[in-house]
Amino acid sequence: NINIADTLKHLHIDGINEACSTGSNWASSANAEVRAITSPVDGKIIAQVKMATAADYDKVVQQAQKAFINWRTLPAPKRGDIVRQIGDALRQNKQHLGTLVSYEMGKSLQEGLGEVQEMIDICDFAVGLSRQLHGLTMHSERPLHRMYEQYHPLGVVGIISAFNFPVAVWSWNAMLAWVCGDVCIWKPSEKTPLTAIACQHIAQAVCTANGVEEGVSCLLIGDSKIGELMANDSRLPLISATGSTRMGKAVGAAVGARLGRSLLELGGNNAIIITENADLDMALIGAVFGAVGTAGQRCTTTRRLIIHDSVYEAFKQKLVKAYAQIRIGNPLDENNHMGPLIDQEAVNSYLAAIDACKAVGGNFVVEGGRLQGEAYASGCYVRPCIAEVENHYKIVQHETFAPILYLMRYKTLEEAIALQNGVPQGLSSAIMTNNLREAETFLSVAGSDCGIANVNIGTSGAEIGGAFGGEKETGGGRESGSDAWKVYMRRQTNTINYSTSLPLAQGIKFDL
Ligand code: UN1
Repeated sequence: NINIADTLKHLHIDGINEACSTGSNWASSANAEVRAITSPVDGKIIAQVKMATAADYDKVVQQAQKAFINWRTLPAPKRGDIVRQIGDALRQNKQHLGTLVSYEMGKSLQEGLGEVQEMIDICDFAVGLSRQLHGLTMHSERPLHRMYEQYHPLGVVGIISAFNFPVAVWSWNAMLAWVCGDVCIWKPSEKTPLTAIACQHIAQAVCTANGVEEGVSCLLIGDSKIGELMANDSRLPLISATGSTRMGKAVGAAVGARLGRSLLELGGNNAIIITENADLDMALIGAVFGAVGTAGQRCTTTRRLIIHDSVYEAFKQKLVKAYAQIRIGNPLDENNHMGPLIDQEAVNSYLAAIDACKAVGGNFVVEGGRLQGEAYASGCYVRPCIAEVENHYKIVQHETFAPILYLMRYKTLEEAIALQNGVPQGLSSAIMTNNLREAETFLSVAGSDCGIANVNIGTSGAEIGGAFGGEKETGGGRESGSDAWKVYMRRQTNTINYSTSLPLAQGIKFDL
């Protein structure tokens, strides 16, 4: 009984929405292209958005630069207090925002609400952090000298986010950037701009109530053309980009060419190793949620299971049985486990991956395919499927953003770890075992090469308190918890001489 019209109204989504916001001001160029945003849930148009032009982009950057001048001087704990209030506003809007995430993106309502919870959690984290942006002090080699380091705000941070976590990824970046004293320009995926517009309204209500200047929170609705402008713009010292490896390589190269800083959060090809010492019931929950949650569209989705020979057949049977229980349908209906893919293009990539897998000898133990019928009229619903494969298949080496799970078997742990690491990506990994030696080997220097390595937990569903990100083609960036905040600040080393002479370091004599 979810009333979408009510949710849209509550979240200030209009019939036609402007392309740019610097806070309270919303505007678009007179010649702006207008695009309809369609829900993958039922294929209906939710609302329309205008697309930002290069001229719009420039105005927004100028306003953000202006806002930075004052925002950076507000004490960090005061900035933290504003983030605390944004967290409260998100708590109040959780049901509506979670619903719109589910309707615009297609993930289950549970997961939509979970995503908003991640936003609330990072707000809480950032509030505490606002009193802990500390550097170290060092002992100078010179008498009556003091050395220390401090972290200063960086400037205008560009945030490029993907459709699959349309709101949480922004908040991981923006909440940290704000307490660090930066201002933000957010370009959400052009597939999910409405949830972004809703977030901008929620944050802005708090900013307005606190007299925060126009330009601290900016939003630009646009496609890769705007992303390209951001990547090439030296007025943006940091670009944080989440999305495909292809996009990340382009952004990383452009930002690198101007020696800017980038934080890249790209593709994963995550595996769970299931050893002969695993609790198979626990492994089943981790594997199935990891593979079919968000319809296989998380960067942390479980794409590969590397299973010990001795438990391979038994676990395969368990999986096949579990897949038969999965209810696919309207994600707003809490009885369903899995909603649609984001759009028809995603369905086509999924179908093409299945064909490619079959062509090289992949053996499907659970068949895939597009679902037909009235409940699936958007054309975006697919069956989650499972194939027995070999790790070296080109399609297995590639991240297909869909619920296709690959099975492979192993005999020794060394072999399993080599398979796990034997892909270009390095985001998340897991081992299911009750054996201490196996677990510690997996976590050791000779173990997983990923940014995330878990024991007796699946590959997806990381908490915000840890640094989130991965190695190799995943891009190397870390966002969210731990000390990920440091990338949003510039570090300065200060040496202060309070003596009456000027001794040089390294014992150099320079007498005049
Ligand atoms: C993503 O898919 O881009 O660990 C982020 C997880 C979530 C975040 C995923 N906390 O699955």
